[in-house]
Amino acid sequence: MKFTPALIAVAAGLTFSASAAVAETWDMPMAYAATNYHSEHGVMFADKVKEYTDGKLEITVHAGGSLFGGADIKRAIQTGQAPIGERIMSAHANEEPLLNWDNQPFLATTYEDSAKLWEAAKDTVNETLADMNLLALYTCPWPGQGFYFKNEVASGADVKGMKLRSYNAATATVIESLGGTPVQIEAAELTQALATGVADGFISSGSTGYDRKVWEHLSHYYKVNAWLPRNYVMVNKGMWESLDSDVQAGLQKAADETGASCTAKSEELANWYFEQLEENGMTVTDAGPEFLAELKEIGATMQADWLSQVGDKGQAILDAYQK
Ligand code: PCA
Repeated sequence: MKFTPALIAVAAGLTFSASAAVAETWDMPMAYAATNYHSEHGVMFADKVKEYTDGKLEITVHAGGSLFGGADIKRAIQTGQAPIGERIMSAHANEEPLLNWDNQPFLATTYEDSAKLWEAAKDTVNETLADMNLLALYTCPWPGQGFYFKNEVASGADVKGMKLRSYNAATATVIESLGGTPVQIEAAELTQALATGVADGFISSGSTGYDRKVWEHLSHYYKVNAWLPRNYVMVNKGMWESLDSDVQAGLQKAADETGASCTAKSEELANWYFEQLEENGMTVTDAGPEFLAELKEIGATMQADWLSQVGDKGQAILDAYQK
């Protein structure tokens, strides 16, 4: 028999309030590799939550899509199967196009601009998430997005007919616009997809190529820095509201500190990842002028399409960002 605080209290004949005596434990599914800085920050967050809530709330992190696969994490949290979890926010843009705010090519390509854009988008994004029964506790950017290939690519013509792995609607659109075929695959399954020829390449940061050791299958990385998409730690809104206000405050303090630390880490690692790709034999270069010009054109179309989908709310984000 396990002697939980509750049993010990009963055995001692004490009267107590269950919520005060027994720590609540939350499972936190996360989508990406356990060794990735996003997941390491999830663990840091859990430690901070325990400390700042005086042990009233304990979070157990399950990284790498091990508890729920990346594609299932949001639904698990919305439905209360898990109270809290993490995933790339823009993967949910097929349901709520507004959540494509951070996947507009060439809109915000530096960490400074990414922070500015989040500041401009935050309130609207939070309203959108609330409608989905979710609340964002913190967000953290991936480094800039570029292209992984098996061979040299000078322009879109070289991409035609390729099967490229996508991770959300925006990446699928870029791939289709280049004449390729998008294949939606979780980061956790990427190595397998490349090994079996399901995908010939993909769009991502240096981070995911490093995590998945893609140099075993691919040879070229083109730095485009097209956008810096964000992961977010989301909590079921109802479960958040059921927490005592001091526990909420502890969670929020842990989240604020972790989000800031994770963002700084992302920036610190961005070039290190490129060095690791090179050390493992990949050619890492800037995208050539022709390819870049084509991507900019695709980006302009995507932004116009996004604005026509989301209307004034999207325009207000852009206006606040560009002010
Ligand atoms: N890595 C994640 C999303 C963006 C990134 O840099 C992935 O490729 O799934």
